[in-house]
Order: sequence, then C-alpha cells, then structure tokens
Amino acid sequence: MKLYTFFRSSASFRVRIALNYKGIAYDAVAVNLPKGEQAEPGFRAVNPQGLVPALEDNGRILSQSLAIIEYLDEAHPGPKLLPADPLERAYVRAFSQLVACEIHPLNNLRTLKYVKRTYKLDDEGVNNWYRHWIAEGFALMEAFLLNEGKHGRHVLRDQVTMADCCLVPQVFNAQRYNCDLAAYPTVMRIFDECMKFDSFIEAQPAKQPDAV
Ligand SMILES: N[C@@H](CCC(=O)N[C@@H](CS)C(=O)NCC(=O)O)C(=O)O
Repeated sequence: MKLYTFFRSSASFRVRIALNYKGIAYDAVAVNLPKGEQAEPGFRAVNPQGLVPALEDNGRILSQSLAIIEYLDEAHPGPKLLPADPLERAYVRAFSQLVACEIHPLNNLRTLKYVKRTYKLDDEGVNNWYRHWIAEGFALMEAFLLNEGKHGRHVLRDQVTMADCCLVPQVFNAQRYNCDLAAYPTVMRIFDECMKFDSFIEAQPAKQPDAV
C-alpha cells in the first residue's frame, strides 16, 4: 500500500491516522505542496485532482480522504472506524463532513493562495480569513457534540472513529495558525484523549519523513 501524502496536509493526516489505527503498513510517497508537486504531470497521472492524499492499494488508486478511510474500513481487517448502527454511522459521517466539507475547503492551500492574490491580502489579512472560518467551524463542531450528546472520550462515546481522524488534524491546523481554541472545550478534551494513542501520535506532521 502506498500513500501519497504531505506532512502538513490535514486530509493526508486523517488517512495516516486511519492506517495506523487499523494496523495497515504503508509506504509514504511525499508530494511537496508548497513546491507545487501536486500540479506536476507525474502526480496528476496518479490523481488528476492534484490533491493529496491518494492511496494505491493493489494497483488501484483511491482519492478523497473520507472515501479512502471508509474503503480501508470495509476492505481491510483491524478495528472498525465506522460503527455498525446506521444512525451512529450517520453521526460519525456528519461530524467528519463538518470538518472535511465545512471547514477544510475554506482554509486549504489553494483557497488561501487565491484570496491572497485576488483580494491583495497581506499575511495578516490571510490569517484573519483563516481564523474566521476556524472560529465558525469549531463553534459548529462544539455545538454538534453538545446537541447530539453522544460524545465521551471520543466523538462517539469512548470509541475511536473516522470522526476523531478528522477532528485531530483540524486542531493541529488551527494551532499552527495560533487560533484561540479555549471556547471549544469538548473538542479539545477529545483532541487530548486522541493524542494519547500511538496511532495519532505517529501520524502527526512532525513525525513524518518529509517534515522540514
Ligand atoms: N476533500 C479532499 C481534500 C484534499 C485536499 O484539499 N488536499 C490538500 C492538502 S490538505 C491539497 O492537496 N492541496 C493542494 C492544493 O491546494 O494545491 C480530501 O478530503 O481528500
């Protein structure tokens, strides 16, 4: 199994956690995003979307982190990242999509580059954009957890699921931009619990071979 990844990519980080948690060995192939390697023909031949992560399993290429995690859960042994109960699966998917669809696209590299270039923002302007969407998104996550009342040490009670694989990288990203996360105590408690697991610790950006 081969994972095309970049150490700081939070979507790649989600899949690294899932692979580690399920005990699946993989080779990491680094795609340097700041250098633009995602747009080069070599990587476009792997994933025409020009996005990491991409996973190669038995010669087949998979894209999109949530689809990859669900595939790994369905096609490979190891502890389950999606619960069996349909309502609980919907809950885990809803939380995961809150991160992957409502927060991440507004703050990923190409979005930040576009707003910076088009609206002539300086670094402070870009940081304000970033922090605005983090504050909105984290408020949604915190409210979702409290309203649903299904969380425990993890998003779903005391069980590690795909939702935790999404929560942790998003917190890392927000911390990198010095966002104040004090207003989201439930999110942060779950983050702290997750970071007790080797599978999360080993997947973090600083531990990756391509980390600079
Ligand atoms: N929805 C996609 C998002 C993938 C994505 O945006 N990846 C970022 C890194 S986290 C990327 O490759 N960005 C390249 C770019 O913006 O040019 C997923 O969940 O896999």
